[in-house]
Amino acid sequence: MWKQIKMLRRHGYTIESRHGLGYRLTSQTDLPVPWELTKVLRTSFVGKQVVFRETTDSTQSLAISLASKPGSHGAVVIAEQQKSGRGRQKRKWLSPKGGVWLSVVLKPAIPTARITLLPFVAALAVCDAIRTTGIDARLKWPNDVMVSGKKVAGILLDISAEADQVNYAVVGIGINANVDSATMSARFDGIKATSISDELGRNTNRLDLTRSLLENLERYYLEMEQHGPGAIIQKWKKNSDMLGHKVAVTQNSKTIQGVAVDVNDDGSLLLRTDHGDIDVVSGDISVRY
Ligand code: BT5
Repeated sequence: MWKQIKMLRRHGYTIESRHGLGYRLTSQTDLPVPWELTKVLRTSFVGKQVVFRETTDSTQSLAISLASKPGSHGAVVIAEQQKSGRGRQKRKWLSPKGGVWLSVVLKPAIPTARITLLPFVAALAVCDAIRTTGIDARLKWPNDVMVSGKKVAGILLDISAEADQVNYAVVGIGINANVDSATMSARFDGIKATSISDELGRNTNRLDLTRSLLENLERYYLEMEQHGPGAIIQKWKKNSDMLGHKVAVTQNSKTIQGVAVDVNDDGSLLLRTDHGDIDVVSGDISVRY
């Protein structure tokens, strides 16, 4: 019994113990543990299988190992903290306790060329989920979710594909939910990060946030599968405030300046430079408002 109580407390439940009276559950957990999440999640395939770890190296690695198994379409791997969270291009992603760190396995029935749309689908879902907390989240090309110019969430895509078919895609999503962004910025020189709790001045419920995220992810994913890229990119653009602004795009160590004019249906950014228009397919952006 004591072992079970300890396990529940570790998973965020508050349980009082009174000598001679026994135990009393005084508050529920806000952690997206599988047995709570599957109870509230209204999806048809995303999150039908949920794997939860208190600590792992990276949910992305765990999800990739799941992806080769049959029936893993929609499987979600969640961790309370990650020891080696990954960003794009082998960058580090800080993942202390308090955040929402998860990866989703998808086996999309779309042409390989369209796989670049998945981060846009995920970014829209993150944006909607964060807005349920009352915060005005905005999208920044290619895969950042921002609040007041600071990064609140990031998205990572790993794929296994052949010329004409996608074997699997793993979408990694990291949301700074209840984490202290000042500590994070101190650890990572120069990052402009924020968190939902810092913006709200109080903690947010991670179970509600995760539920909204996964429900929206499934909705936008199905929309992309059924209607193609146009509608997704249109919605993405509506939720971004960077178009029309001067930006600097950094690719490896090269920087190109220009005005961000549009996002094309394949997800590339149309940049107007002094030397003409170019389509940028990858890179990091800083926006000058
Ligand atoms: C991303 O990379 O933004 C993708 C982040 C994906 C994280 C999720 S968490 C679940 C899953 N499992 C993983 O291991 N990863 C995924 P990128 O655009 O390359 O941004 C990385 C850069 O953001 C770093 O170089 C830092 O400057 C900054 N950064 C690191 N941790 C951050 C954080 N928690 N919040 C905001 N910025 C951060």
